[in-house]
Amino acid sequence: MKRLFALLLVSLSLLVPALAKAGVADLTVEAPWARASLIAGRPAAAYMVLKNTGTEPVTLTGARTPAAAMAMIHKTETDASGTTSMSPAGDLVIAPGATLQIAPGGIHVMLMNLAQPLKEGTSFPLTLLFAGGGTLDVEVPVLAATARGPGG
Ligand SMILES: [Cu+2]
Repeated sequence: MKRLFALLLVSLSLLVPALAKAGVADLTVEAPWARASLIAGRPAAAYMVLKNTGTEPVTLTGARTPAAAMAMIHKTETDASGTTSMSPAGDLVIAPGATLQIAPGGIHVMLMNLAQPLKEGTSFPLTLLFAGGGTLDVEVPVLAATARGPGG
């Protein structure tokens, strides 16, 4: 019985790190992209679709990239008078089976203080950060400055 308990403890301790990242492993990233910089010195934004194919909610908390000194998850909102503004999106929970659209005019990954202007035809690595310490690496292709998405 004592031996069984010890075995159980060992298997539990093996299980915990796997569980902490289970949600992130069930995330799929589709169609990541960013617009090329038109004007040097302006911030850029990265877009993609995140899908939670797992059974646990996953919480997106932030992002980082060597392409920019600061990366933040922002949301764009338009008020009743038609004024558009951006603010930090805070923690974003993606429920099991749900999809998070990170797209122009809505939630976006704001890239501030770019290391260099984003150039069409290149790509840069972006790491998404999740509650519980999970991370997800995405390679983001840079499309034309006039692109509306990977479809054109
Ligand atoms: Cu923004």
